[in-house]
Amino acid sequence: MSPEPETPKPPSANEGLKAASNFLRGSIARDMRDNSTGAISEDNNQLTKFHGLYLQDDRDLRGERRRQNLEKAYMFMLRVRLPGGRCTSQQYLVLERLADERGNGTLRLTTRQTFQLHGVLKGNVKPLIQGMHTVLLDSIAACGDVNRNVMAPPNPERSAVHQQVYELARGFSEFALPKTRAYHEIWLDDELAAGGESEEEPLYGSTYLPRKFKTGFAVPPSNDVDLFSQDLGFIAIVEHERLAGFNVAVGGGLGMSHGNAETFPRLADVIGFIPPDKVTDMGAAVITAQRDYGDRANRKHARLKYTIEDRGIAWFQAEVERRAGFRLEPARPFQFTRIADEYGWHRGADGSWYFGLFILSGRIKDTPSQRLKSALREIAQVHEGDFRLTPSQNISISGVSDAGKPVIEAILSKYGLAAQNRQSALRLNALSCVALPTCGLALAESERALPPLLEKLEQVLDECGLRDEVINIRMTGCPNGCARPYLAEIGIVGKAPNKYNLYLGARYNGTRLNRLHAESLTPDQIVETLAPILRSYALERTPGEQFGDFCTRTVLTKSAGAPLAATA
Ligand code: SRM
Ligand code: SF4
Repeated sequence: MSPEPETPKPPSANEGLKAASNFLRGSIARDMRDNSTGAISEDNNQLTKFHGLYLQDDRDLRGERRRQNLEKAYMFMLRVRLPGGRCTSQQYLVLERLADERGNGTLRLTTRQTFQLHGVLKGNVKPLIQGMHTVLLDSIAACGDVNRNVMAPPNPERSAVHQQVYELARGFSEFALPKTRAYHEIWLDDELAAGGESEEEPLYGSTYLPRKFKTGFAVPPSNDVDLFSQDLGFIAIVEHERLAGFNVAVGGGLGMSHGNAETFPRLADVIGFIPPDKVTDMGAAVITAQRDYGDRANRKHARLKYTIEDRGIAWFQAEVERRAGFRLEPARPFQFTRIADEYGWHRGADGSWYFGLFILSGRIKDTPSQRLKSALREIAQVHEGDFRLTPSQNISISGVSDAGKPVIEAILSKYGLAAQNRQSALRLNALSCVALPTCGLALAESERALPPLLEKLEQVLDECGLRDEVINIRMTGCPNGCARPYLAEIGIVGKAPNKYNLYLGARYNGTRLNRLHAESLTPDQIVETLAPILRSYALERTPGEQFGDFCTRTVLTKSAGAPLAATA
């Protein structure tokens, strides 16, 4: 493996765009003022991502709009930046109101611990961002070729170490923010820096990173943030109840394209140990190494995982150590045993309570059968602590006092949510991405297809006596992997309308990828394929054997599916 780049290929169009954008300004402001269309130009669409905004259209309406000769039903999705998923009650209430006034009335909790607002019409974008600003929320770098929302275990009150790790994650998020004033100028009407003073991006440079970059912090034994899927992961090493430091993991990533073997999910490699005060130096070294060596010609090959695959992990580690100015120590022992959220009431080390509430696919809305949005609003109106968004699209009502606990309990009961956490273990361990109708990349349904699929699988589980058996299932509408399906014991990945690939055999703690088991199945065929495997699992598993391990031992040895990239 050579550390030197091969013959340079021409940079992708996005590189020229970033370079010419004057630090992410482009002509976004002008496009947003243009009332003749609900859209913005494709160039500006690439740039608004760095501001946390995506141009989308309602795909359910495409056919009808085409028939009527109308432009697509354009609208924006806004993703909030929320390091470690922390949000105060006041911030929650403002976001919820803004979702009603400026969006489609729902809030969507994401797999990276933040909120998305969908259905925001062009004229509503600026008031939305200004409304968020009143409670000190922003969407800077929630998307784009930069370090994205930094993940950390929710509920820092669990221990002093959790709190310390949360603070470090938050600090790293601030450190890695783009320094351009473009966001403030365009959305918050700050004075134009264009008047004279020059800007610079000390960490990123004027073309930012070759591609998105994701950082997560985990505190074993919980791997709730899916550490090995991150470009950069910090695994807390706790010794004598104190934070000794972190094992550093690099090069995780899940996105792939069907039929393109050069794209694949990859688990991060653990390269060594650092003390806590070296987090920023290490992060800067990894980010700048990827900035300088990542592929800027081919965006499908531009994530850190490919830089490492191409050049080798030993080369990458040496490069990072050279930049950081210190050597990593040997990695220290750690063990991940679980990945799911903690549901129900728990008492933190600081004496406060927190309540983990399951929310299917993270969608907060009122339906005729469940008024989840009203319930959370009422809780936020009286709750003195904060909310913590989890990496599994759930919410934790956090920092509850002894006196506040019965009040929250009464609201949960009033809205029928007390039983929310007593559903099948499969459902409580289910994730799905958004997909249709908003995601422009969806090949199949996901969020809307998950509930009926779960119902059918639950019938099978009931027949086998497996209702309370923890099995994780993750569904996406395309192979990009937004619900991290390749780390699920049952992974379901959209291929075409109503057709999915079925992956089996990941390890429950997020340390082994699954493998392709069957292709192009309808949801009913998925149930038919899984039913006999679940029945055998009920009868033939060894003591304590989890479903992913069972599939690897039995089913996958017979299946034709090719192994996917690395396993841990
Ligand atoms: Fe994602 C693109 C939604 C987590 C890999 N993702 C998208 C877009 C923005 C579609 C687009 O580019 O037009 C989706 C918007 C849909 C919509 O209508 O809201 C989208 N991704 C999501 C969310 C909301 C899924 C969810 O249901 O929770 C998650 C938001 C996270 C956040 O708050 O920042 C989300 N996306 C992920 C994850 C999981 C993670 O980060 O832990 C992954 C896999 C990990 C990884 O990055 O390798 C992921 N999203 C992608 C990719 C493939 C990237 C790649 O390297 O190939 C794309 C497409 C792309 O970047 O070209 C993508
Ligand atoms: Fe869209 Fe695909 Fe991500 Fe689902 S996995 S949200 S369909 S990009």
